[in-house]
Amino acid sequence: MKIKELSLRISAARPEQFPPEDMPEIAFAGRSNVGKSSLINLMLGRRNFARTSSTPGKTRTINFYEINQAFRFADLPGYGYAKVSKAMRESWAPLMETYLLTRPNLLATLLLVDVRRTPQDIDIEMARLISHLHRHPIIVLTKTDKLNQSQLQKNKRVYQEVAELQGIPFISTSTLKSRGKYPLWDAINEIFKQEGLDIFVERQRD
Ligand SMILES: Nc1nc2c(ncn2[C@@H]2O[C@H](COP(=O)(O)OP(=O)(O)OP(=O)(O)O)[C@@H](O)[C@H]2O)c(=O)[nH]1
Ligand SMILES: [Mg+2]
Repeated sequence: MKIKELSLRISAARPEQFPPEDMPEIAFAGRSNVGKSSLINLMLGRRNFARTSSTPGKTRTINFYEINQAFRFADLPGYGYAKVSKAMRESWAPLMETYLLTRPNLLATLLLVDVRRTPQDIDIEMARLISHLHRHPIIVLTKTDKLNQSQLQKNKRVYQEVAELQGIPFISTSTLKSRGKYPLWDAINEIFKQEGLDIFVERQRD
């Protein structure tokens, strides 16, 4: 299928507002400001569909984007932003926890990490959580354009070790340079196939 119909199904501030569990969902999780919304835009070929922001910690809701009435992307609130850490934990933790721990139609979880940072405890914790809970976790390195080749290779190796330790595949991306879009779609299409779902997203021109 080509991506034809795209809509924000709902911005859910409470679990009661989650849409019906009637189609598979792919979640985008990661620290605040890591590039979740930007990656969604890259993948969908839309510049400003998912709202991005240079102010960390803006998204407090789970935004459900529905694609061709066949599957959804769930843009999760960012975690671990130090300045608002406690208040934020209180606001997003129950929402995220409910979603990640109980959503029956959650097919795959993409855990985004900024390639410039060494893996933080909270990321390793999340990697462990999603690899135990979910059948299809993927680690996504973001902002690869911000490092030179040698730094990039070095940091990639570190993340490769973390990913391998948890048995999770990993994919490098840059929304600035449009990198990683197709490897990610390939991985997602493969998951649809493995799960016997009749969904295949074709490459679209940007
Ligand atoms: N250079 C570069 N900047 C990026 C990339 N991806 C995202 N950004 C920038 O990083 C900032 C945060 O991006 P968002 O997509 O809003 O991040 P988010 O994870 O959705 O943030 P929250 O919703 O606050 O959790 C924005 O200023 C983006 O332009 C990338 O690959 N390269
Ligand atoms: Mg966001």
